[in-house]
Amino acid sequence: MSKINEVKELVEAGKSKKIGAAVQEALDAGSQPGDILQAMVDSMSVVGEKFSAGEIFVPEMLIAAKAMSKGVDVLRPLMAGDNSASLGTCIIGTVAGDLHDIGKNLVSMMIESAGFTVVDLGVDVSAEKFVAAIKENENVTLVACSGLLTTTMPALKEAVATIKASGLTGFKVIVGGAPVTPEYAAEIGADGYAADAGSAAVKAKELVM
Ligand code: B12
Repeated sequence: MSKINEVKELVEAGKSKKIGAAVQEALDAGSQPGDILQAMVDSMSVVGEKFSAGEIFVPEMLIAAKAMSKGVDVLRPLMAGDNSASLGTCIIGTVAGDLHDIGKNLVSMMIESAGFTVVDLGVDVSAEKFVAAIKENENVTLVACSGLLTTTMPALKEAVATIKASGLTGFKVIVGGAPVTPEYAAEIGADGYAADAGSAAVKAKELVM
């Protein structure tokens, strides 16, 4: 089995202890960090499909997520680009009621490597907490809100509405997450949307430059 396929299988099986070494071996065998990352993202889709089909349950999703995070830890230093440019501070978080953070963490990593200083508020972030963070931090140029559940899409809407109604200025709001569409992003008044971490970094730069 190729090393990259091994990484894929270890994520699906939630093998946190073995994943770091497997990612390193895939790198040593010549795989590109971006390809290894994509393989792990694909694994999470498989995990989601198995969950939908009732073949696995929440604990299995959770251990797969932990394995992916460990794998990303090995890739992180290699994914960091030229962050000498200062594009200001990006406040990022997953909206209220939502505990999914893998996608948000990848977006955070790519936005940081694009030249932003990232302040990560974590998961289950209320609209008020986003506003407080914009006030507390200097030179906030971007606010990024992630939502992974159809049931937390209203929380995404509330976050954008509360941030916009706060009267604070000088930044753009970008939203994303699997159920979010460009149409929904526009409907709730976000300034930008991106479908994945790579395009989030491109969009982020475009919005603030
Ligand atoms: C892992 C996982 C979990 C883990 C999360 C652990 C963690 N630390 O994140 C745990 C076990 C906690 C979990 C719990 C639940 N989950 Co879950 N989970 C998943 C799973 C398998 C993978 C998610 C993931 O990490 N994907 C990989 C990343 C890289 O992709 P991503 O998150 O989409 O992010 C990318 C883009 O969306 C985008 N992006 C993301 N955020 C942002 C933000 C911005 C600003 C931008 C621009 C872009 C952007 O860029 C990212 C990188 O490319 C998905 C299945 C799936 N296919 O997504 C289900 C899934 C999201 N979960 C689901 C469900 C139902 C649940 C639960 C309700 C289950 C339950 N019965 O309890 C709970 C809810 C808990 C809560 N309150 O949040 C459903 C959601 C269905 C729906 N339509 O709402 C899914 C789709 C599974 C399914 N097929 O049914 N889950």
